[in-house]
Amino acid sequence: MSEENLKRVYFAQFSIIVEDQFVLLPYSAATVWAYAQSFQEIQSNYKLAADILFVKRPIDEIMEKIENPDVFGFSTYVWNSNYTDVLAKKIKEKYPDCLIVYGGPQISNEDEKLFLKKPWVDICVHQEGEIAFKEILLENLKEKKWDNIAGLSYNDNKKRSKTGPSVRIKDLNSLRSPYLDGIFDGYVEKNPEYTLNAILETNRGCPYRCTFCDWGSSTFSKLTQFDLSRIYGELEWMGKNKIDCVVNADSNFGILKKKDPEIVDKLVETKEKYSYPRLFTTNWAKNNNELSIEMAVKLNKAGLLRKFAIALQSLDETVLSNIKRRNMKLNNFDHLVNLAKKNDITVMIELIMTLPGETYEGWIQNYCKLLKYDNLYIESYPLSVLANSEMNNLKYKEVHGLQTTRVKLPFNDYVDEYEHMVLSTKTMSWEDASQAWIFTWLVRSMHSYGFLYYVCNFIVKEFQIGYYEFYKAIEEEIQKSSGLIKDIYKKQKKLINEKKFSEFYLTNWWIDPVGEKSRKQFYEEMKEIVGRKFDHPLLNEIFDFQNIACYNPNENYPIQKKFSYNFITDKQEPCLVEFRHGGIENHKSYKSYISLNRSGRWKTKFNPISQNV
Ligand code: B12
Ligand code: SF4
Repeated sequence: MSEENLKRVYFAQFSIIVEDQFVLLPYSAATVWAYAQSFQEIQSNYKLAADILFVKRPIDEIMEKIENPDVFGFSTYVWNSNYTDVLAKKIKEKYPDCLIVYGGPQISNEDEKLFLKKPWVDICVHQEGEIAFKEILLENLKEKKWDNIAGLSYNDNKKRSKTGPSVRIKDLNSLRSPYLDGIFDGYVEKNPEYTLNAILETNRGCPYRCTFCDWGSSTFSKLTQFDLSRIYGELEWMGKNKIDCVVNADSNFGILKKKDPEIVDKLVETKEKYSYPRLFTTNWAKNNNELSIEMAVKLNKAGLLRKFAIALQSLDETVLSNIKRRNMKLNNFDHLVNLAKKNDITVMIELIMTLPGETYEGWIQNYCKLLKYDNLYIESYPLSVLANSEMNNLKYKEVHGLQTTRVKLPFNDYVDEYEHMVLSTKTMSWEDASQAWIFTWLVRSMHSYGFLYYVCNFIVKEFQIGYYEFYKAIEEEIQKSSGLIKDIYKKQKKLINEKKFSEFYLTNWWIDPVGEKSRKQFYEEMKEIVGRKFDHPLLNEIFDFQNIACYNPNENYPIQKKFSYNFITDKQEPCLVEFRHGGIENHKSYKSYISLNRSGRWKTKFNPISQNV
């Protein structure tokens, strides 16, 4: 068939754009096409008509770029679902003969009204898409009888017809790599306004079955693997193409004790060779052990690791049993965090709020217990009910009294996106949950983002109190105060009460006033607030120390400053300290740098350059 007679295939996988700058290449759509186009019959009948669409733009602008599509594949996720629907509907209206195929985790396995709600969709592919999509393209050349292709739901006059269950791809090495097949060649050059990141897949599946996750469902329990040769080749491509961050899609990196450390060695080697990738992020094996730390140490030394993430989700045994999860023993946890500290690694703990069984008091007490580790910060996520998770089951919701609401996600470019957030449970009312959120936000902002970190540690030690007592007292005093801090607190309270979660927790709008524009006022007011509960002769000085030691964009580093007390060694002796910080690296703004670098990069390096000055 001549080039112009080939059927025109388009794909769209709209990504999250982080801080207006960092975007992931559309890997999932690309792997589906890479496999399909490796078949001669497909090459002779179809062509990819344009680059895969991955950055949301006004819908009309996107429509103008699309010419006579014959097949359009969409990757759907919670962050692009509504935008995808608007675009796909328009395409179907303009090109009624175009076959619209949806794939990705946002497709419900259960919803019988799927095609009644989305009549513009012709076929939905459940789970892995490579083989199914190839077969759809081949069948599309024939009678369009979809029943013989496993793992589909198709639109039968708006009724949902399901074909047999999806079959897991046993040999992942039969698939093609979109990087090595050149699908992304030129993307970096064509998108100079963005810093491009890339997904690395080294295996698929997860042996666990946490009830909030749609990944570890029974069909995805067995781990299948890609060969090292493919992975090495992809890492070379990423290095050569100046990929900023490699995002590993594994569920449990480190679970393969021989292979995974070899991937780490290759990452380090690639960075040494090309200076890229600059960073590597991953989900680490649930029962992290010393091997994971060894791998993290290597990554850290090469500057590839921003943080070592441990997903605990909850510290409460009842909660863990309700979500079918078991964490490592506490003494093992303690050992790991200390081992990380010895190796200068920051640990990020992931928790989820309003899990079934969690209580207000339990949450904030456990949260504050973690603050004793000075190389650790905590990230708390709202509990979101995903379409294909066990938590979406009606019985499960009833047993645990889960009440949900639709909340807007932060990715609202052109079309609003929503998730179903759990507001309350049998053990945590919405009143308790919103209070817990406010407290969590306050501690995160002041401690994990560093704005009160040194002051808090000093007071806790001097007054021999716990972190919980300190932050509870600060919250109480803020409520009684007036000024900038009270205004920020009030605005945050309003946002959470209105359930505007992303403005409340994700946009970090408050960093500009607190850290940059009104920093002086912030520290003056905070000194008053702290002083009212914890009066101390060194209060002025610890606040001066705090203001410089938490990177201040209004100052030029290095800075030298004399103190009458040595805050570094905790000794009653005068001390001259030098503070150093390298600035905000390749970030566009201070807010972006701080938001993405909670892992202590706000900490300036400092030493006492002389004592007894
Ligand atoms: C990398 C990743 C991210 C990246 C962003 C990814 C991106 N592209 O923009 C980051 C780290 C930013 C991220 C964030 C989040 N993520 Co995430 N993330 C992943 C992860 C680990 C890997 C995705 C991936 O590339 N996988 C590999 C590819 C090959 O798999 P795939 O995308 O499923 O594609 C296959 C099939 O779905 C299908 N397919 C896909 N597209 C198409 C298209 C067609 C036409 C066809 C036929 C088939 C098809 O075929 C593909 C190949 O077999 C997955 C878990 C996982 N391993 O899948 C979660 C996952 C996608 N994330 C998830 C969630 C919930 C989130 C968050 C919302 C979590 C949160 N509450 O904060 C946030 C987003 C918002 C935020 N607050 O930042 C859920 C998505 C659920 C959903 N219904 O959308 C997943 C599935 C994990 C889970 N818990 O269940 N995430
Ligand atoms: S949360 Fe992680 S460990 Fe649990 S099922 Fe999902 S991917 Fe597996």
